[in-house]
Amino acid sequence: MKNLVCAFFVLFFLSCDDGDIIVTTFDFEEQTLERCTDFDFVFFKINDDVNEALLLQFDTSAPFLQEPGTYTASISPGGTVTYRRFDSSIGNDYFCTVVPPTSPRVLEEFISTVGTVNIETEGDFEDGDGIPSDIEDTSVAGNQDTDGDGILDIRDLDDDGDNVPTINEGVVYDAETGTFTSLLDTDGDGIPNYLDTDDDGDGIPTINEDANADLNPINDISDGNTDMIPDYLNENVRTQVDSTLLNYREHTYRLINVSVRLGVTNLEFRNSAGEQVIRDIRNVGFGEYTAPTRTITEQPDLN
Ligand SMILES: [Ca+2]
Ligand SMILES: [Ca+2]
Ligand SMILES: [Ca+2]
Ligand SMILES: [Ca+2]
Repeated sequence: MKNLVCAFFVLFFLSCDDGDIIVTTFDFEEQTLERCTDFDFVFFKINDDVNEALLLQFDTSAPFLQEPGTYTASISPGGTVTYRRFDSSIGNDYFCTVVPPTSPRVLEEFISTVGTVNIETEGDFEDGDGIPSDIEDTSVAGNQDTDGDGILDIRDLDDDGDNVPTINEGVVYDAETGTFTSLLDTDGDGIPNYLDTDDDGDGIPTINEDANADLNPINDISDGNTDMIPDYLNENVRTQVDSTLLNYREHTYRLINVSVRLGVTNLEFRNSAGEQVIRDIRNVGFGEYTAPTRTITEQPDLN
């Protein structure tokens, strides 16, 4: 077929050469990119005005929904980019069911089983320790890990790795004034408790002052003092746990404000008969997916 209409894919282009098969115009620039949460990884856009949909389906081990960064993944094997035109509008769950609905009917379909998915993920970490990320890590590289447990300070709810969460170590940051209004330093050694691995300065690391070995030094009061001062803040008590029982507590942090930008290059579309190739639709920008907040749990490395 000749002299056909050029398709328009979001921000990308295509040209018409004689002999190419060209689909009707389709434009998903205004449509929201959505994801089927129960499948790895199915993204789609639906244009209800013209009963068209664009589907991206692929698989990857890249942690792009939980780790900001730039990634690439392959459509093949097993993945597809699919354009469909229907005889009536489809619901948002159309692509998210195990057995696709038989209605509405598919009038036209173009599929590519090859291509490269280009992914850019942005987001912010929140460890719930009361200190904003830009204050927690002042290193040039942005990869400060004070306790060396493999979890960066901006994600680490226990920055000094003593099993007392930072938020429980007497640190209070006032975001309005940009200053610390409290920096508890029990032993007066100049290191605030949240960065001090021996808070009472008695020579026994705080993590060891855990008499009942439940990985929580806060609830150990070996001398039974009525002021409820735990061993790790009491320089007169040096009861410590058998070191073979020591470990870190599991850590949880959140990735918030997550956006995932997706584009696919090197596509080769075919129609449902498999005979005709649309050579010039090579690149498709899927736009930005706003992902829900993600809660991540990690076991820190005990060093
Ligand atoms: Ca850490
Ligand atoms: Ca932290
Ligand atoms: Ca401490
Ligand atoms: Ca002590």
